[in-house]
Amino acid sequence: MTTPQFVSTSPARLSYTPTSPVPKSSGKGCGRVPAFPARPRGFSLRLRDSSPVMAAAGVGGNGSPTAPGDCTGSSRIGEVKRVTKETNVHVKINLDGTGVADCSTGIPFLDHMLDQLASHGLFDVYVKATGDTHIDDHHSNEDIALAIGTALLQSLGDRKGINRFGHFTAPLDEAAVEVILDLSGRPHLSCGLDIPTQRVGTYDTQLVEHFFQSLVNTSGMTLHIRQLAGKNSHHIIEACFKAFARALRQATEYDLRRQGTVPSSKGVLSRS
Ligand SMILES: [Mn+2]
Repeated sequence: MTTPQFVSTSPARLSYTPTSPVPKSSGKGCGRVPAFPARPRGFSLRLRDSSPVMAAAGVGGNGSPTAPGDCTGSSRIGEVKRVTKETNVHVKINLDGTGVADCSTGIPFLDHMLDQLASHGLFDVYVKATGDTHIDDHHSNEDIALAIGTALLQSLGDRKGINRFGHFTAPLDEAAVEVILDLSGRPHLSCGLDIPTQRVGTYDTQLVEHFFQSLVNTSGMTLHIRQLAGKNSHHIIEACFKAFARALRQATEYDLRRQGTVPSSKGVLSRS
């Protein structure tokens, strides 16, 4: 765990710094707000509409139906800049993307895994990071995951109309990994990976669980990872990221029958 120097990891106090033009809402009656408010209102964030193109087609960027009542407007995008004495991380995630990855983390194997997240989740994932990798990859790996989790939290808004749950099992040759997740607002990780080697390339395989724990902590996600089979460390980890990507895609996609309501008997899904 590293402590940011300038920017808190607490979503309630994080300042998001837009660096590129983003869609602004202009319509009324859709409950929309600008994609990147100067300050988020605690954990009470907003549902963002699909892109105008996708909304016009009646299909979200993930191939899911748009939330009922959606108008054209901004996409479900999260962006986080996180700067500490150890790392400098910039993350942008578009839940309604097309699978475009632009990831340069200073950790080649992690770049490869984030490419899986984009490609199989059909998210657009931008991650640029520099860090104290001359020591080891720990701080960069952790802070990138914290920032991704915060970007997910931001992009999910109030979670209205989404499936909420995701479940996928991905094979990669001899490896098979099952991921079960719930965008519940409650952080929990059960990680049942048994990775046989200490390293894959230069990447310390201990960092896989730490990556998901960090992501879970800031995103407010319940995540269970189970390894069903596998002997090759690279295969096991890649199957895990693929399964995670597909499960997250399921969970973030819209459920038409929800008609834009919060998928909770409590009526609220939040971390507070
Ligand atoms: Mn740590």
